[in-house]
Amino acid sequence: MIRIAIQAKGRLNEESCLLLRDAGITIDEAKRKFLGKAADFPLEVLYLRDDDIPEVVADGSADIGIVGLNEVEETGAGVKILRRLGFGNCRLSLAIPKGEDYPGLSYFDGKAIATSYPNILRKYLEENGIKASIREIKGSVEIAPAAGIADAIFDIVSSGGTLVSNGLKEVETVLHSEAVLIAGPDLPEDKLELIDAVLFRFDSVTLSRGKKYILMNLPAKAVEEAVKILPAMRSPTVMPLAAEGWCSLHSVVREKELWDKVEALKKIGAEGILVLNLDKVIL
Ligand code: PRT
Ligand code: ZN
Repeated sequence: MIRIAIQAKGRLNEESCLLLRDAGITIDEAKRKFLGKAADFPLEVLYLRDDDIPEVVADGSADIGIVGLNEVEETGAGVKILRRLGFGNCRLSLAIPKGEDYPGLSYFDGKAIATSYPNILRKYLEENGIKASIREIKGSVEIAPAAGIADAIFDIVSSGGTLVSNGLKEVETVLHSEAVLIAGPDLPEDKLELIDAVLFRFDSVTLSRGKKYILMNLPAKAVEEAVKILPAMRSPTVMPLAAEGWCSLHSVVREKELWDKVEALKKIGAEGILVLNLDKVIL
């Protein structure tokens, strides 16, 4: 049995639950309490506040966890990062009132900066030789400059909308963050085996994200061109059709590139193009 800590409520909860579900690990939502048990995998889920996840994994109360890289860095907990998971993307940035000139990092010398991430900020300022005072605030950091509590802020930015609506501008990005899968430092062999099985499933789910399965009929003489358009994982699958001079070509394509590829394929004679959702990719 292994135990995974995930965020109980908040921005990472839904995607964390979805990742488990897509990996074939079903937790009964109705029975979801502080601790839940999977019906079909030897795994327990511990639902916590995100701030607590790195420490709980480091001290062995949970074996693995899903949490923002920002929290791992801030707590400095002794955990291993097993995977970047591709959701919860954001950045930790320094921002100042939008009317201010910004000459570079020296701007912050002698200034007060409000943040909920004092450790990451302290390290960054030290590394860059900047002497600023850090005001630790737990929430609504973005209002600190207007409220006269600080000159600048160091906070999470995603779309940038919060900064704009508070009259601030982002001037330095210190950390690019996303949800990561973390593991404790000393895990016994039987748990490591189960963690490997979870990793294998997570990888097949994350690899399939943002990709589509595409198949089409193609004149046989256009196959060479089509292979250049669709490199696929190894190379596309080509199968002869009953109609002479035609074949069926199957491949996997990034969703972002889908329409460009479809247009290029139509130009070389592709017909009857089908685009399907991809559930798992196992390499
Ligand atoms: O209750 P608990 O302690 O578990 O949750 P929390 O309130 O501390 O965290 P939560 O749920 O807000 O965020 C969890 C994690 O999501 C963070 O640690 C980040 O890793 C990640 N994440 C991704 C974000 C954002 N995007 C984000 N936009 N966390 C916070 N924000 C906030 C930010 O603080 C700012 O106030 O959203 C605002 C900025 O958003 P934009 O889009 O206006 O720039
Ligand atoms: Zn939190």
